[in-house]
Amino acid sequence: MPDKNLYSLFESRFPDDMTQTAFEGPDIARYSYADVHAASARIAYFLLQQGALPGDRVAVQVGKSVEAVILYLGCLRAGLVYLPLNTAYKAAEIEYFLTDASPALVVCDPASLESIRDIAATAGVKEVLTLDEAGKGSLMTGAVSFPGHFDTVVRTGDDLAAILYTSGTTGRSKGAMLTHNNLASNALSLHRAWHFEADDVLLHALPIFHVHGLFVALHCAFLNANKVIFLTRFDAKAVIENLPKATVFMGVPTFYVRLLAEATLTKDACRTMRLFTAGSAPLLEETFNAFSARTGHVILERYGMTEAGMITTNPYDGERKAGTVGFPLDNDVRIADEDGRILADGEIGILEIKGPNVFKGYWQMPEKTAAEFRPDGYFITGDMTQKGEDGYYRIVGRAKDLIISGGYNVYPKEIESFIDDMPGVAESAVVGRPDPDFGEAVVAFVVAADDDAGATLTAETVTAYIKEKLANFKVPKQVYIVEDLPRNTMGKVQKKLLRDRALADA
Ligand code: MLC
Ligand code: AMP
Repeated sequence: MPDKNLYSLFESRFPDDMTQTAFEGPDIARYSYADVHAASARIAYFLLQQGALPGDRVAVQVGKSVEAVILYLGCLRAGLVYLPLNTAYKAAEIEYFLTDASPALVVCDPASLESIRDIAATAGVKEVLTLDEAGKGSLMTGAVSFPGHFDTVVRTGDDLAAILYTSGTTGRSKGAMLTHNNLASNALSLHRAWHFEADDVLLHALPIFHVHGLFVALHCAFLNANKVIFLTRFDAKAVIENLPKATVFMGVPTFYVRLLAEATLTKDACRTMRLFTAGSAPLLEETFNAFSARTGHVILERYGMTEAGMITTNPYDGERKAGTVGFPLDNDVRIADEDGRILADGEIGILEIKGPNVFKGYWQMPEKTAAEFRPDGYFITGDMTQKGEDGYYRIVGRAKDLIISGGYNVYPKEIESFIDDMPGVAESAVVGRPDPDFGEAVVAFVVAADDDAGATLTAETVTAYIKEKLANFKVPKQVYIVEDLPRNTMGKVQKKLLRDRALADA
C-alpha cells in the first residue's frame, strides 16, 4: 500500500541539512528540523504506548507552543486523528466535543486538568495528558525517554488525519473529518499558487487550532522546510518588529486592521516581505487600500472553510482585486440556487464545490453530511457568491445564519438556545453588527419572562451568564433587553430589523 501519510509528504521535503531552523521566535527556543523530527517520533511512540491505536482521536486543548505543533505532527506519524479545540472553550463546550468524538486521549493545559479529567472520565477517555504554553507537562515528560526515530505509520489517502469541529446552524457543532489526501492536496495547491520557495520565512501569529493557522500557514512552510518565526499570540507590535526577518505573513482581517493602527507599520518594516495573505472573513476594501497605500504590498485575499481548506485565491502574479476572493484552486466550483439549479455567470447563488480538498463528511452525522452534499458529490458551502464578468469570484453574503467575529465563527442559534435556557428569559435573537476591529460583533436581543426572575433581568446579568459558560468570543458585545422581537406574518423573527437597530446604535 503506498504511504499517503501527510507527515511522509513533509518528511520527503525536509532539508538535506536537518540542522536548519524550523522554528524560532522572541518567546521560544530555536528548533531545527532534526529537533522537530525526533520530538514528533517520541510523541508518536508515547501516544501509542498510552493505548491509543491508529485511527483513534486525540483531542487537544492547549495554548500555542511549538510542542503543540509537534504533537500534531506526532499524531500524524502515529496514524492518530488530531482533534484541536479552541482554547477559549469552557467546560460545557468541551464536554460536548469529548462525548461526541470519544477520543482515546486528551491533552490539555495543566490549569484545566482537574475539570477536564472529570469530563474525560464520563466520556470514557483512557488518559488525560498535559502540555502548557511553555511546552512542559506530562506529555513531554512521558515522551522524553522514547527513541527519536519512528517509522511513520502508513496511511491511505482516505484515512482520517484530523477532525475539526465547526458550529452548525442548528446549534450543534459538527466534526469535519479531514483525510490525509484532503490536507495534502490543499497544501500542495497553496504552495504552488503562492510560489513558496526554499528561502521563505513565515511569520506565524495565528492560533493553531483552526484551518488557517494549523494547515494553511504551517503546511505551506513544511513543504519547503521553511523557517517559521513563531509568535505565541497575535500582537501587532510584535508582528511589525518581526516583519523584517520574514517573507510571508498570513492573517485574518482583524490582524490587518490592528497592524494599520500602528505607526511603525511602514514600507521599510515590510522591506523583506513578498506576500501578505488574508482570509477567514471578508477583508474590507478600505483595509485592503490602506494597507497597500501604507506598505506598498497588495494583500492577497483567499477564501476557504474548515470542510474544504482553501477553495479560491486571488492570483499571485495577476491583479489582486479588493472585495474578491479570486479564482478556484484545484477544485471544481459552481453557483446554484437553494434547490441546486446551476445559475448563469453573474447571478448570485450558493457556491458548491467538489475536489480532493473536500472533507469526507461530519463525524457520526450521516444525515447532516448527506444534507450538505448534492447527489453528484458537490458540497454546499452556504456562502452566497457571484462570479464577475472578470472571472473573479466574490463572496457577497451567507445563506447560513452565521456571524464571523475576528475570524471566529459564531452561530446565533447556539447563543440563542443558551440564552433561552436562562432563568427569567422568554426568548432571544442574536445578530451580527459591523465592528471596526472584529469585522462583526455579536449582539443579543432578549425578552424577559413574565416572572420574578424576568423582573430582575438586565443586560449585565445576561452577559455574565453567558460569559461563565461559553467561549469569550461568543459573548455578545452588547445585550438589549426588549419588550418583544419583531416578527413577520409567518411568525419568523425579522433579524434584519434587529441588525438595523444594532447598526443605528453603534
Ligand atoms: C477575542 N475576543 C473576541 C475575539 N477574540 N471577541 C470576539 N471575536 C473575537 N475573535 C474577546 C476577548 O476574549 C476579550 O474579551 C475581548 O474580546 C478583547 O480581546 P482582545 O485582547 O482584543 O483579543 P485578542 O486576544 O487580541 O484576540 C483577537 C484576535 C483573535 C483577532 C487576535 O480573535 C484571533 O486570533 N483571531 C483569529 C481567528 C482565526 O484564526 N480564525 C481562522 C479560522 S479558520 P474579554 O471579555 O476578556 O474582554 C477559517 C477558515 C479560513 O475560518 O478560511 O481560514
Ligand atoms: P470556518 O467554518 O471557520 O472554516 O469558516 C468558513 C467561513 O468563513 C466560510 O464559509 C466563509 O463564510 C468565511 N470566509 C472565509 N474566508 C473568507 C473570505 N475571504 N471572505 C469572506 N468570507 C470568508
